[in-house]
Amino acid sequence: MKHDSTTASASHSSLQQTDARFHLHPFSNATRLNNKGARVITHADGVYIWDDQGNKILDGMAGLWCVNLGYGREELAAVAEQQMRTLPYYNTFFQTTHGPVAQLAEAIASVTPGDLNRIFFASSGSEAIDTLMRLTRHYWAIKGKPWRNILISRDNAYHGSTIGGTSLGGMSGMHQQGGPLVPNIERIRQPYWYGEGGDQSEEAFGLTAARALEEKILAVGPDNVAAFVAEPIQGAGGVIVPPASYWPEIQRICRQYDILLAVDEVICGFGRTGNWFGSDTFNIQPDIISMAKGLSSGYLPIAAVAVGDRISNALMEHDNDFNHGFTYSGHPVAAAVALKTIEIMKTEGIVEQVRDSTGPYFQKALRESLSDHPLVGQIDGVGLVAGIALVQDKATKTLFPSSLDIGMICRDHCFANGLIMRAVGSRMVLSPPLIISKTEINELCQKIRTCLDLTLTSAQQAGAL
Ligand code: PXG
Repeated sequence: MKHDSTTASASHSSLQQTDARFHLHPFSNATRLNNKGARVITHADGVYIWDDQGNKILDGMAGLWCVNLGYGREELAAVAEQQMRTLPYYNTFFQTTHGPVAQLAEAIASVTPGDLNRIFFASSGSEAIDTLMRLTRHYWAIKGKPWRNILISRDNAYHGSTIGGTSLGGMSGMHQQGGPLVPNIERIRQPYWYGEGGDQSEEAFGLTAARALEEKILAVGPDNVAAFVAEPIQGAGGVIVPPASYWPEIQRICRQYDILLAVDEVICGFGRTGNWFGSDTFNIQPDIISMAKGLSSGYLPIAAVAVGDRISNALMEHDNDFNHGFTYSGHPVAAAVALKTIEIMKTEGIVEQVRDSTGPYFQKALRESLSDHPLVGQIDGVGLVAGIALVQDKATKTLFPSSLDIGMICRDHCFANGLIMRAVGSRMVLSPPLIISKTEINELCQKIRTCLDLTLTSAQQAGAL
């Protein structure tokens, strides 16, 4: 039966019904969601979003880790409109280019670390990751070693949900669906000291977790490995900040065995950790990085891969095409919005503000207001990204039994009390817009405290405490 959208009224329940009937949501249990009805978001401004029930909600997640400049930026809307009127689309395949894409490539190169100065465009982080996977393998083929194609990543990593991203990531729930997965991918443990460090000091555990890479390389043979791929801080994995000893050791191992170091900056890029890239914060020297999300502040879908000299020189020397690209690689409207985003970040000094002012303030405020809470086992984070481990027993770091989904209970209390804070298992994660003010950070912390109290009461009522 053909559906006539013009007959659909925009009332709350009718929108929910339309959504339930026709819309398949990402990462959702369709039956459960449809029985409940999706929350309808109507508009947004600054760090706040509103639903159609009139609730004003503090967005502690910047959408999905992306609306870094906050909502309601007129300059971004204006630039999109202007570009749509001038050149809404043209491709970059047929030996053609256009102003926005060439200028954006230059603007990205001006902020990327080291020699990462050649930019390939895509529309999503997952596409960027697929590009990075193909490019690192292709590099070794150009170098005459096509067998050198094993990619090593980590348990609990998130690299997107295309077949490439799913295969590369370390999310077991995703691996169970839609396979078989892409072959020749190996994984090592994650550097989660609070959860997995046992009796080791943080520093010692960082080395142990990094040396898992060396063990894996030796197990599969160094001459078979193309690249190690990792996020500077695991975002969707629960904001896992590695010990300070971790990245220098990873860097040493990659150099020693001549393994390409590929860093997934989709969440950490564009100021989230108080520098342009997470690689700057952790002093990583990658050969290639992926980026998306904050690149356009989430206003339009655009992603990129920045390639360093080692790979780009090989591509230049090679006489063949790299047979890869997307219809929307370097889409002019998305590129114009991303270019404006970078310009605003520079003129408003957003990265410096996060590094010197709001980032440290946020980290301190979270610890001062929440550390003593009975549910809070650990608070971790850098800049404007943080993870809070919820535990049943602080002294022993004991988690709640899985029958009590403490993260979901907390998330629902947040939703009901004007706050978006995401749950990753029993870790609560935060990634507010980078323009958040200190006053808004105070409000955020107060709301979290209230919601943790409500979560504590729920746990007590469930007999778990
Ligand atoms: N790499 C990383 C590090 C990511 O965080 C991707 C790649 C894929 O990007 P796209 O644009 O294809 O989604 C991501 C995306 C969550 C959540 O719930 C996180 C992401 C996406 C959706 C949900 O935390 N990260």
